Amino acid sequence: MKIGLGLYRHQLDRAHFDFARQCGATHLVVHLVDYFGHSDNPRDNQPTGGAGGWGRAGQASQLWTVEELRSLKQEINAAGLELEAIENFDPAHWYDVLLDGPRKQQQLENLKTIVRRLGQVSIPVLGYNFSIAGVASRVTGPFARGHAMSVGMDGVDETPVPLGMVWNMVYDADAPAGTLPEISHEELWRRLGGFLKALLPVAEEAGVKLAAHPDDPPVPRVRRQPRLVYQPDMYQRLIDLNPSPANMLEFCVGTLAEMTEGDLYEVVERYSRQGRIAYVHLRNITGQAPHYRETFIDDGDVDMTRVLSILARNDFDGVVIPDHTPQMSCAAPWHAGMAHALGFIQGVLKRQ
Ligand SMILES: [Mn+2]
Repeated sequence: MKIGLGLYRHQLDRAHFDFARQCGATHLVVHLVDYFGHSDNPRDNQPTGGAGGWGRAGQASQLWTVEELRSLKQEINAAGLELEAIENFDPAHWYDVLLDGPRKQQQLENLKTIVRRLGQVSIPVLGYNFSIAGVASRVTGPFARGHAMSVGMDGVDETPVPLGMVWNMVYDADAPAGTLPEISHEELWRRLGGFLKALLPVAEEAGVKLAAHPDDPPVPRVRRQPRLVYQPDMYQRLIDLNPSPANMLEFCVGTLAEMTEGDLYEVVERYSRQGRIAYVHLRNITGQAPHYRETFIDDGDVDMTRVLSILARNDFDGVVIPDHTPQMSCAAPWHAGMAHALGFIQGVLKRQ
């Protein structure tokens, strides 16, 4: 098992790469979408939203190029790290895949191009979150140990998603007034099936794994839109939907722990035994959806030592990263939170 760190777009520089190494990470998972650039989200921690969501998506026609992927990888390698995964598509690149809109076929072709480019540069994993509403319903407060600012959930946000927005980002600022139509769970599964059918053969050929994040927060509907994976068994449905070996999981322990069904340790056992975990998000919580709080990694309902030992016993040899952490009270809340989580993970893994 390898230790990694997730970096947001504005953190893709040598100082953050060195920070990752200093914390004991050997791998990086990077976000190429800027969730902070056009919104009022503070850049010192995870994005939290507001009426404009996480701000503007990128340009539909500007796909990530081989050159930018290659130079990013070279900079990361030069700092002594490996680039394990790109996390999340830009909503601008696949909004009509999620919404079954008129540009769907063109966007599926563009996604294939992106996957091929990752393969060309030997980036092994592409994490995605097949979700219309995306992360929503979060509340923020001094919920974690020592009054650390953290996020949680107190009930479901029922505000409909405005036209021109998907996955909490605006892809069309000039969209007419109105809201997205409500669709059924089966319709969303049908859309996922089409996406996997189109992309997985390309991913296999390119040597790239597509890794699905479960719905965070995991509840049946958010903002009146259905969720796909909001109970542990639904991950099995996703795996069984397509037998391709590139059909993998971005296994988010915090989100799985928020779910109301199943025993978390049995869930970790089941999916790691199948060899379907591409990489792991580690985060602790207290409570369950729709009422939970994110906590420090050593301080919630989840026995993280037990989770890591199950992964090790089932020969999981991918990357584990801290998901997000409470903000620590200092000049660098994000860095301190990540250093604390990485130190904890490193300590546990050294004793496996
Ligand atoms: Mn996660």
